[in-house]
Amino acid sequence: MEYNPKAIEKKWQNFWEESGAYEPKDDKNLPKKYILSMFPYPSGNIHMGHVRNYCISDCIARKFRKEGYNVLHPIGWDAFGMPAENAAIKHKTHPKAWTYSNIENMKSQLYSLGFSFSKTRELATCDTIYSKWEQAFFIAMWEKGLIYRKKGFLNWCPNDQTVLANEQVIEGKCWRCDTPVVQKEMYQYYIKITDYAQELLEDLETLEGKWSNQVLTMQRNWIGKSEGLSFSFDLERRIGEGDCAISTLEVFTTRPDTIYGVSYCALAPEHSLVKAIMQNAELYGISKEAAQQIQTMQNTSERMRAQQEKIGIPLGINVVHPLNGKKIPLWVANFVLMGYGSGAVMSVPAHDERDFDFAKKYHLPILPVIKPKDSTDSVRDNFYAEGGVLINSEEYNGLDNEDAKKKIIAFFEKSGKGKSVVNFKLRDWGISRQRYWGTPIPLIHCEACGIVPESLENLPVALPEDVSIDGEGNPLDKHPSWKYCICPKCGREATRETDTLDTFVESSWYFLRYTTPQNLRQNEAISAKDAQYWMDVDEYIGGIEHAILHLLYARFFTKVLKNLGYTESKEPFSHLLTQGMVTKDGAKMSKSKGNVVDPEEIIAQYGADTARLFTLFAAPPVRELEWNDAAVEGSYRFIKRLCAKIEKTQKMTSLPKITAENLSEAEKYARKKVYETLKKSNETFTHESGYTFNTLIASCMEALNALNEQDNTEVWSEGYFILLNILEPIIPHICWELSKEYFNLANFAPIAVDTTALKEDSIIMAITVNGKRRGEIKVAVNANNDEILTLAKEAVSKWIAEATIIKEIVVPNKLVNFVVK
Ligand code: ANZ
Ligand code: ZN
Repeated sequence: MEYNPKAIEKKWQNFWEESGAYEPKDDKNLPKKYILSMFPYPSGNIHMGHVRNYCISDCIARKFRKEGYNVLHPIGWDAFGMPAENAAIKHKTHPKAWTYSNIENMKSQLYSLGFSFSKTRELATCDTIYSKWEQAFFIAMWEKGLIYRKKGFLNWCPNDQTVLANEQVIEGKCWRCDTPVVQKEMYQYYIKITDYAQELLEDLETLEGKWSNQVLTMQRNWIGKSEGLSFSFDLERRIGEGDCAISTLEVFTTRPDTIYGVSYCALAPEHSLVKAIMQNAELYGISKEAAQQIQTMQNTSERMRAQQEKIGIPLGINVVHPLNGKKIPLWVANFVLMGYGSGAVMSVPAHDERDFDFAKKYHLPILPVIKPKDSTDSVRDNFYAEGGVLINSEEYNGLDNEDAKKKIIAFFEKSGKGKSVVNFKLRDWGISRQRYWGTPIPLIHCEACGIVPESLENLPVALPEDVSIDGEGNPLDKHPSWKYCICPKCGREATRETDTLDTFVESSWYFLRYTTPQNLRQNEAISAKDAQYWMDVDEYIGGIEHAILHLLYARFFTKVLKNLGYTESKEPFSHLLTQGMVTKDGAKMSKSKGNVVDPEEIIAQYGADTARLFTLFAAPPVRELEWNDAAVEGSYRFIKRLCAKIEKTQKMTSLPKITAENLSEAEKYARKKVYETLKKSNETFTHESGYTFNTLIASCMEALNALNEQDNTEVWSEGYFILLNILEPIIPHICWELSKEYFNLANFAPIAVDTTALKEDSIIMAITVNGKRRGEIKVAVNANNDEILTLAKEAVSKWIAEATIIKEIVVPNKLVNFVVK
């Protein structure tokens, strides 16, 4: 048969769609598999990263479907976000039109690859029905106190009068007008993810072995639990007057054992003490220049500061050491985070790298207070961050530092000057954005009632369509009428909140929404019964770039929605498969590098099956996939070879019964290869095996070669059908096409491995003479000793011809040894 992908692929795609082959069944007694790939952002066109992602999930979904599982393999669109607004600014399109037309285009691209997505579970997060339920969650969380409003710092362009996202700040300047960006304090909405910090940390244990260690570690570090001491230094004199006067400085340390080594304290630029001092800067001897520097620090976001060189400025005032009464100078430093601990640090240069570098730079004292256990000396001219024995620490000298930690914490707790605390790095999640293309926050500001949620029957709060998006200000805020409304509580005139939600909110629950069938979606956010059946996701496939935020937010939302009664799931993704990057010429495929391969071109040239085969053959899913034109050609040739001898096939309605005894070596070998591959196929589709499709495909290729090397029609037909069955999840179109002609075997039902075909019927034995290896023989498994010895003597004849054999030893299945003289 000629291989003509164009003619057959569309045909089968239509057939699959029309027959609803890939819709999940509404029978909750069936065993289920929920196979999910991270949903795409509708940027315009699919790229090879998408192709890889969905090839992997599709392959897994198809395999489980064949095995009789009820499979949910959905697709949807993460459709809100900045690029749509940027496109609106640049090309004068409407974000909505832009987004939905991209979705249509990408959808047809995806379906041209033959992916077995459920069509009826599709969603776009910008659909108003999706917003409706997200707003309902928002209100439930607001009413529970899980969402609150607080002032926070945002990037602000003073020229465009607009808030900027981090990506829009380029080297501290506005992406549009180059004006230096400042930090502006504005009201924002936050979700109390910190309430769940401990649970989010603990439950990672249940994912051990199911998520990669790398991702688990990234999650743990991001949550960042640390235990330590919080205590206050007294200031040498008060700052400010009356009620506002400040007389102490609180710090958080994980190393109270190093307290005698403090040589300065460092404050975040936004710290209230810094602000108080700056009001009277001259009094503290702070020069105009230094004041200017402090202000620059304050105008730089923490994110930016973290990347800068460490800098500090002395504040002209001391605190008093709580244990030895020494004066310790205060500094403001760019590396101290206002949002962590108390925004102030006791700095111990002898035992902390950052403090050490800072002390070196500014010639501050370095006081060692811990020495390594097995050394008499302390470490000099470097920092020593490890454990050891206390020195230079008065009554604590000689103590092991872990003991000293406990004793020092106990001392502070007893004296009431400090307490042991647990801190998390995790911050509350800022969810408000001053942009148009997002889910509107369903809150109303009323002069009489304060902030009131929109009433549920008025949901969704939909975006107005007639907006001007020009990069200046918040389009919703500028809209002439949209924000004016009636207070749901008192009926007076009020205004809507004009902020929209971070798009990470939408991606935090879409996998729960997928479980809800289309006919229930108007009336329910998440159908509890369906969610209970489908959750947890059995395999979640996506890029490592989502290892932290998306996965953390999705885990968090699942826990919240569980508490709200929507799902019984504790952890949404029971297994996680992080796929490797797609590269070309050694670099990640990207527009800026100009090394992008367009999937559409590959499909046009070779067909979808070749694109799929190459993608899964070139590397195991977790590894990097390097683009290789020759390997694409190779994949195409393999499919052609698969078609080439189809005419040899016998039409059949069930597998032929083949008895091995009458077969030739080549026939037996072919069957062995085929069944080995079948066995491998069953082993490949497990999380633990890493879904190494590449080796499975290699094995299929070997098996096809072996089948081609023999002439038995039955062996060929059996093997051929089995190979089509194995390859169906990988190259479905051609497999359906080929099997339709010749086999009437329903839907590639699972085939049992014929273990007799796997058996070796001959083995290799080594022949040694006086213990030295001199040759080998191939003998039948059931050969007797006489036959073995005859063959063995022939094989080593030149070594024994002149000698006398004293002893003949046969070690079954292994070797024959001749002792000769
Ligand atoms: C003294 C000290 C000595 C510290 C030493 C470390 C090593 P983790 O473990 O990440 O929780 N720190 C406290 N608050 C900070 C803030 N707002 N911004 C930046 N750094 C801050 O880190 C806790 C340690 O980070 C604390 O322990 C403190 O420095 C610093 F040999 O105190 B340590
Ligand atoms: Zn009101």
